[in-house]
Amino acid sequence: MSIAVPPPQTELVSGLDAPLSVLHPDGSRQESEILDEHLADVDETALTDLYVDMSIVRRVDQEAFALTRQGKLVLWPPLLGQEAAQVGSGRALRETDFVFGSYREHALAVLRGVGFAGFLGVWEGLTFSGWDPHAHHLATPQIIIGAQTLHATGYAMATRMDGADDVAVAYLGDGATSEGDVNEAMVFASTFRVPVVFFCQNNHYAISEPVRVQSDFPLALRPTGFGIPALRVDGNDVLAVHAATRIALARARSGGGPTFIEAVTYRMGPHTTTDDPTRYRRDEEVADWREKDPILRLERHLEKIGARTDRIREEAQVRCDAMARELRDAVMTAEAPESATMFDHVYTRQTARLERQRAEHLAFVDSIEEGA
Ligand SMILES: Cc1ncc(C[n+]2csc(CCOP(=O)(O)OP(=O)(O)O)c2C)c(N)n1
Ligand SMILES: [Mg+2]
Repeated sequence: MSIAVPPPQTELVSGLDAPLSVLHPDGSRQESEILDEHLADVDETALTDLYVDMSIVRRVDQEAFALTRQGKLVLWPPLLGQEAAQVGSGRALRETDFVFGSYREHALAVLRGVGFAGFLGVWEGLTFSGWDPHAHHLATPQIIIGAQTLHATGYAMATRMDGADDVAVAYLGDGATSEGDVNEAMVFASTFRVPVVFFCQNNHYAISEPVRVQSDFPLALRPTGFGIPALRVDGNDVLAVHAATRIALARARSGGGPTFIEAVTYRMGPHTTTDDPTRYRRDEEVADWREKDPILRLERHLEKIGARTDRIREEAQVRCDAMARELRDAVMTAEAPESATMFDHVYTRQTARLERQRAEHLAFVDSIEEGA
């Protein structure tokens, strides 16, 4: 007996043949039937703001990377190359939309005003969470691949029950789309028309595993099996990402349910500061993607429309330098908390077992200090 296999729901996806794009790598603007109307208000000032945001985010990444090499941070997962994907989407959200990221969405922490002490404290090993998620509408970093998609979906369901029209946005990687959690989240999101956006940054690798061996098909086809529409966009084109996110948000807010965005981008750095990507990818591949650098692309576009790029670059530089000083001060002056505080926030109320563990821990710390 043969089983009829339904054809992929290609009509649910835009950008299958080529990712949707409005900015060519040389900076020229090309028409997009789908995206253009969502960019009508993006003028030179808005473009400049996006450029400055992306520059700041890149500098944060560089500073954090350097601080890891200096032994101040324990680990850092760089976002180099993914600035347009994160800034373009992050700047489309309203403040009360809730973001559930993985461990690489540093741009969202910057855009949402999380202070450097808290944000880098996590990677310094000084704090477990780093900031108040409710104050910034941003969940703390999720290391369990894909788990944040469940949290986002559940949160968005609750938001709708509360009668609000805020949207939850889950950021996930290409590798995460293979996780059970992500697929379960999509079942719920689709079945209950949940106001959630799945923003997938296909940066071409899950650690050393290239996306081409993760899936024979574009990742944007995966959500369509659940009936979730998908937009496949050029993730190094900040405007394309911005427009696609606006489309997804509007659909969610108006009761249209979830959207999956596949932002096709590239992780130019290593997976984390403990990874050596030369072991699994060719230099020529990285060089090809460097030509598609998202910040360079926007700079070329600004030049093409006659903006004063020398002034814009200067402004960005001043802002980046000030921010870098603030960041370094925060890290250099950060103090380690009392280690026993790790027992304080496991549960709302302390348990007898935790109390015992705390006492054991304190006795152990004392024994080390006496021995020193
Ligand atoms: C459930 C789970 N399985 C495995 C890991 C180990 N792990 C850490 S990062 C990673 C790759 C994730 O790749 P992707 O989703 O593409 O995100 P990226 O790191 O490229 O941003 C894996 C497998 C984990 N953290 N959690
Ligand atoms: Mg990846």
